[in-house]
Amino acid sequence: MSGIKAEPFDFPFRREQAALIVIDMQRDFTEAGGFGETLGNDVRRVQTIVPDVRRLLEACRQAGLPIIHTMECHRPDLSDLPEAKRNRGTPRLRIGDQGPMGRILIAGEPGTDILPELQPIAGEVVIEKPGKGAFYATDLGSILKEKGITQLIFAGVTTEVCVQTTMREANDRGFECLLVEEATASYFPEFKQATLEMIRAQGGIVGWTAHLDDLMEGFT
Ligand code: TIU
Repeated sequence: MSGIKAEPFDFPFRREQAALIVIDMQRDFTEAGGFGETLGNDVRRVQTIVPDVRRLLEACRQAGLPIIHTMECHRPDLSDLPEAKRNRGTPRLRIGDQGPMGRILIAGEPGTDILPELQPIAGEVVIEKPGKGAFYATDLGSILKEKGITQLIFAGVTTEVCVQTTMREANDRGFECLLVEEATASYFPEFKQATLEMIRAQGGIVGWTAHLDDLMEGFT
């Protein structure tokens, strides 16, 4: 075990039991015309992390960590889309509607895909999830158990929605969770900051936060 500089204290990194989970780095959340923008958000706010997510991904690949990518998406027949989710709010386009990058948040559509720079490579796990949390209605729990994973390093978007929801799900399931500050973003910078603080408050009530350079130093 080696300690990685983190908050609220060093993260007890165990390389053999750790995996990287990259949450929802999809065109729908980062590009014009996608789901994020139809909700009224400025997607440029979350595009800025792509180079750092890429650095993290490459470092974890080099360190031999299992990599998991998640995608928030629904079946083309919408059978896994609760009415309450489809009807929420007043977006310009709803989930399943035809947009400039195909049907919004539907599996297999161009806009739903992971960004080209962050595409999974052979052997990496891709989890399609209908909820904000990656454990709900997916095989993630059994996949991690089968791989002997007890620690999760988190990246992705958005910090306070799908990243935090999945982190809380994982924390309750007994995983030690670490969120990489430079590799996560929100449409609301103040929500990102608040999430980082609430995760590491109270002695790490949800988990740890760390800077990318400190994490990468811990891999060497
Ligand atoms: N709207 C928003 O901030 N996020 C989502 O809907 N999904 C994810 O965070 N992936």
